[in-house]
Amino acid sequence: MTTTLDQPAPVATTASARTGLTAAEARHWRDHGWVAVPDFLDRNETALLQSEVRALQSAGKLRNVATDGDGVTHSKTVFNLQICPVGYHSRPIRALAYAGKVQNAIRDLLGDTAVQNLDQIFLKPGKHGTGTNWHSDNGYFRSPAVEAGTGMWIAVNDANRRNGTMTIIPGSHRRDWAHVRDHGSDHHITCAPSIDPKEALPIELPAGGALFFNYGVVHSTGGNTTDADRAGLALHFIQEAHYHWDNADKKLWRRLAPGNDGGQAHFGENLTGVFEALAGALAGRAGSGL
Ligand SMILES: O=C(O)CCC(=O)C(=O)O
Repeated sequence: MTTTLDQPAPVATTASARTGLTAAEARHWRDHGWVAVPDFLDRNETALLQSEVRALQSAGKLRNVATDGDGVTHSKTVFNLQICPVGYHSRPIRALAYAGKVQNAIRDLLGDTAVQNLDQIFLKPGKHGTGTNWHSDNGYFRSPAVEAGTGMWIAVNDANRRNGTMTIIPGSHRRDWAHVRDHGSDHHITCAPSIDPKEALPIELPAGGALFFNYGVVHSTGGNTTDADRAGLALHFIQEAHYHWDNADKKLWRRLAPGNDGGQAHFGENLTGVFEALAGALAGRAGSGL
């Protein structure tokens, strides 16, 4: 298994034109259930996430959820490496939800009562990475209103058809999908038996690009046939009134409402502005030649 992660070198600037979503992007999400934003994170923010994923991987924090078809026996040949939830293990990743551009984007899509309910990394190692089967996030989260929630999937590395980028079924959030247990993983569910592959739309994104998709949008990722690893970071948000996931998981819930505590109560630190500062520090190191 290769562990190479293609990462852009940090550049000596923190200037990012992005402060959130454009009105047209937010409208696309509302009208179609999803929107792809290729330049959501800047180069330094992307490099910061890449270095975090690499550190988590080196520390052995990701585990293989792929199985040999019985839903139990972990595969020794194909890998779908995950860490969920991930924020507890990485300061930059837990700070991402409190970055100005993320807060603005989520408020645009979900309004002022959004909470973050989960975060997760999916890493497909080069040549050995296997896909995540068709599902909607609402198959897990079970919100009565699929538009009340959104995933924000960030391409940590360039994501394309060859390395198993996100593929969606446009319009799928307007239909009901029965999910069954996916025996290619140790815990996933899937609606693959109901999918017509002709409806699939691959979303190719450069590293730092983001796909926002409501909880009803059915999606999957393919295997990684390239030499380089492909990681994705997914953050999940939902309007507070529609948060009905198992109460045992309520401890994961962080409010993002205006005036929020930046995660202070949850993480013991106000993370407002921390993601930008860490990305800026990376840029400073690049500028000083260190
Ligand atoms: O990145 C991946 O491989 C899978 C992502 C996914 O299924 C999700 O974010 O729900």
